[in-house]
Amino acid sequence: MSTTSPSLTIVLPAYNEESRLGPALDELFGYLRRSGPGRDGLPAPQELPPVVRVLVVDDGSTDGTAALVRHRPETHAEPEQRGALELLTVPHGGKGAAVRAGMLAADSDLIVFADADMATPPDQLPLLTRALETHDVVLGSRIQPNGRDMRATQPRYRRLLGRVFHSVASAWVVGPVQDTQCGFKGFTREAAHDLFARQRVRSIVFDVELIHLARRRGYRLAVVPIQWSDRRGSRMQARPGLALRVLWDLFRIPLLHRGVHRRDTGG
Ligand SMILES: Nc1nc2c(ncn2[C@@H]2O[C@H](COP(=O)(O)OP(=O)(O)O)[C@@H](O)[C@H]2O)c(=O)[nH]1
Ligand SMILES: [Mg+2]
Repeated sequence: MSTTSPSLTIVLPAYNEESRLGPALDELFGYLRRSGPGRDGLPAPQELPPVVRVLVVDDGSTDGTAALVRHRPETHAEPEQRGALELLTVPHGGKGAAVRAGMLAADSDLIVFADADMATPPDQLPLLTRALETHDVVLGSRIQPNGRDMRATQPRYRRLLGRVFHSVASAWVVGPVQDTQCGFKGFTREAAHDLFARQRVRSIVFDVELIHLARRRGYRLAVVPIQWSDRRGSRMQARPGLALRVLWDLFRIPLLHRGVHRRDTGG
């Protein structure tokens, strides 16, 4: 922890999100400014660290995503103010590459990435930061303790693809983690910078690689059930080439990181 107030950065990868990002940022900043208790017994927004930054990583969008961010009032807020907005523009490289760039650029004590469509509502953020008090890596999971799967709102073809993906990923790479692909994950700065510096995969399989690396490095991992609802306007396109890319990346993850050892925890 740094000596100044603890801080949190929320990294939002965005690829051609000009229509979904505005309402999503309204929802996020509205939440950060709110006072009073959280809804349904959730922790209050005040439980988040006093300094909260939002970093949009524009993944070479060809629409008005970057302009939208530049014109938001929060972009001109003091960086130490709760809810300052920053923009990082990178050449188009896919979600994995964009998340990696944002996680490595962020310098807060706690760093979270979330989907730019706020499929997970911002009032779930304190669930991640709370778990980060005792863990290094916290994986949001769309499977609730009662077994209910929030992904039930996805189109049927996505659920089917997800099941095929999961059976390969769990057998070959990630073991018991049930929802590897949830776009809502939190890290301490040390874990974020260590893991993302080692990250090689740029496709949507980057989540699986992260979990694999976190286990190899011996980080304290927690799984936290979170709310999620499918939002229209998905950027994922089920192209035939994507399936091959995904299989190839899954196959090579353990091979890429054969030489990775447990980190030295000094004790
Ligand atoms: N940077 C980047 N982000 C992407 C890309 N595809 C999707 N995303 C982002 O990943 C997040 C989730 O994407 P979304 O299209 O909602 O996927 P879905 O909810 O899994 O169908 C959003 O923040 C997107 O902007 C991409 O090619 N590059
Ligand atoms: Mg989505």
